[in-house]
Amino acid sequence: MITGVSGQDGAYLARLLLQKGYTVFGLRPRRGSDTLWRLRELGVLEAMELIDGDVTDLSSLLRAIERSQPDEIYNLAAQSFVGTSWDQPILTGGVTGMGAVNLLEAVRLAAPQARFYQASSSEMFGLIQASRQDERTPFYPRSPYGAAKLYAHWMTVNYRESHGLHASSGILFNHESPLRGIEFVTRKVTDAVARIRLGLQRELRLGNVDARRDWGYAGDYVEAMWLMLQQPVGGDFVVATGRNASVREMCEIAFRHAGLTLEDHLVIDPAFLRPAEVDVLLGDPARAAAVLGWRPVTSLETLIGMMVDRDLERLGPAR
Ligand code: F7E
Repeated sequence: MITGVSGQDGAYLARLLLQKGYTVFGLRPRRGSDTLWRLRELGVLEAMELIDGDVTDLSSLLRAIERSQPDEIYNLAAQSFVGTSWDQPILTGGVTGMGAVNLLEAVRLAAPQARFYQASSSEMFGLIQASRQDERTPFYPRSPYGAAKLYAHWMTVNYRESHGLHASSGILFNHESPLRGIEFVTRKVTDAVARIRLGLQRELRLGNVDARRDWGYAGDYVEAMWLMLQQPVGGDFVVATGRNASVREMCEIAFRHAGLTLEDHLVIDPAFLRPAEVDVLLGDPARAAAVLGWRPVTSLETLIGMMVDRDLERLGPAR
């Protein structure tokens, strides 16, 4: 059972589990407009079952567990856009923080044998306390989103230690794909590059282009989620590439891929600056390599190239 199944990671994880022969149930909250496009794009929508429910509603979680009788539960539901978390801190706390606790309670009450995965985040490191962040690095969240994720992370640890749940927390660094939402910086950039290439747009307006992120490919990262639940006991794992780049460098890769020059189009717009920034993140995935045998396979260049190509396809043939 996957919560947040209509998001980027939910779609890739559903595909991975279906390929492995799982029966997959996805929790579907009844909010917003069409959120199922990713499941359609990966061709997995018909192969899985959606259950109406929401991580903010404990009774719906209990019913979803009763319906799906899950062996494995992946909590990917979140208000996951960091920028929005300053405007909607209470909603972010409710969905991203308390939502995880609702699900842990539902697991404890109705499926204590099930294995549980919590989607934790490198945003919890925030104002970094070590130059490379691993499972022992102290946390210092810098956004309402990071603080909510940190609560959910510690509650996952607590349910493992208090109630003996097989609960794991994947501390995932930024991971992207052609299915990334347009509000996140990589996809904003690759969509803009495609539009500029096709003559549909001239400018790309960004905030802090000096921020550095450790970017990987979501398709690689869902493998790590699954591997965590195949271990004899639950644990915490950093999932990252071990390489970072600035937003500007990532943009340069995207523009170069389309035969364009960043300087001709980039406009710095203070509207996209955040009240508090996470300047640099760099993960150390040594534990995931040693214990899970997991390694990232997709380079930033390959990833960004794939995203630009898909956005060009979406927007039409090159003129
Ligand atoms: O920003 C800078 C921005 O929104 C990356 C989420 O998946 O990863 C993600 O969080 C950087 C930041 O991702 C724009 O200030 C500059 O420094 O793509 P992002 P994020 O905030 O790192 C973590 C691991 C999560 O868990 C989150 O759920 O890019 N930046 N100019 C910009 N960012 C955006 N979005 N838009 C800009 O115009």
